[in-house]
Amino acid sequence: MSKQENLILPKDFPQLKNDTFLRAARGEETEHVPVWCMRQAGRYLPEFRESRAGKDFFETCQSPEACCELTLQPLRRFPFDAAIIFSDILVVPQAMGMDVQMVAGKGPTFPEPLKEPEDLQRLQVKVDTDKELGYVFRAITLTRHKIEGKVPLIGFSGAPWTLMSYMIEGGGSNTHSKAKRWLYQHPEASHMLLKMLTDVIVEYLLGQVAAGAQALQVFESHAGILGPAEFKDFSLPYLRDIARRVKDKLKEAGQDVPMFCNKDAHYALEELSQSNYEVVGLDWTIDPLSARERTGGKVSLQGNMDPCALYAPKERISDIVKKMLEGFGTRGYIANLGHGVYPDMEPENIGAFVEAVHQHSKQMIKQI
Ligand code: 1CP
Repeated sequence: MSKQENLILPKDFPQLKNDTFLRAARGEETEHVPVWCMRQAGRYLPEFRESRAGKDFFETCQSPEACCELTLQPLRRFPFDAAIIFSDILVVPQAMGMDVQMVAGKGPTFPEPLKEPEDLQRLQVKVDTDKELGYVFRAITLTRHKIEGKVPLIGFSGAPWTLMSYMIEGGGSNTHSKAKRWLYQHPEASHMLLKMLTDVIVEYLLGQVAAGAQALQVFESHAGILGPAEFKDFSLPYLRDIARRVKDKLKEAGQDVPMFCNKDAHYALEELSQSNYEVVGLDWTIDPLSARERTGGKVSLQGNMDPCALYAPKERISDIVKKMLEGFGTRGYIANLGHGVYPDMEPENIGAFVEAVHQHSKQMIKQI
């Protein structure tokens, strides 16, 4: 089957019952503000720890059944308005031929990171995403069926600069100095790598939509380490290119899927609000009101509670949520954390967060 045919094949998915998240992404009216959490499937849930116990992280990612189960777990506990497929952004460098392992206590690790531009020759330029990442597509299709139309299913990818920085750093980093060295010493090779990643990401995101993803999130998690000029040169053009190419291809197939861009580079808010993404995700270091003013109604916003606020007592969580809702307003807004849930957080407090968003926003919308 060609990719084009694959894109338009109906799959008889159950009808969507709660489309609040999709409507908010498009800036339409809703009865409540939708809410979901980054890393809502994660180690803070005892059932997640049990399912994952003794199993390799990337082997888990390669099992559609395991990914489906882990995606559904948080939905059984909390009335989230969306689910994100369980996977990881680092499956893309793997598909391009790099070895990535999840090391306990250390996080993702590349035993042989890219050191010099010659190392680009080690990468597979033309990636057959159906072959290399078909397991993610199968996980999405299975989960979309098993979710029974309760809420939309989000697909995702890391953005080119964020993936490039992992491929050169070999894992997490505070300074990203190895990856940033490339930007200053090897700008041409950097652009070559970013372009290679962009091409794979476009195919990967289209494959996810064909498999059943109802929204797409592009995580530029390491944008904040770049200054405005480097962001404009090495991140923004690729983010824009991804959204434009994905949307053009979807349009040809008569599809329209909202796209989200998540980043932590405030200086780029104006530009990102005019980059073909319907939603921009924010971290907690920006004031909701000023984010609204600077994006001028051009995009919906997602975020941005400090995840550490989940350590507060429930009443305080409720107050923080209320203020956040007042800052963002209830239209064109999707409540979330500014970063993922941490493993030592109380599941009950995540429940309190979700409830507070629903309760306060319903009241606010009634009063409009
Ligand atoms: O064994 C484990 O449980 C390890 C923890 C974990 C989990 C639950 C990792 C390792 N990845 C994931 C799943 C994951 N990763 C999801 C799906 C689950 C959900 O959100 O409900 C998603 C969307 C991601 C995306 C991801 N992975 C990002 C982008 C979002 C963000 O956090 O900025 C990034 C940067 C990663 C890399 C990664 N994977 C895992 C870790 C610990 C990290 C960060 C490493 C570092 O930079 O230090």
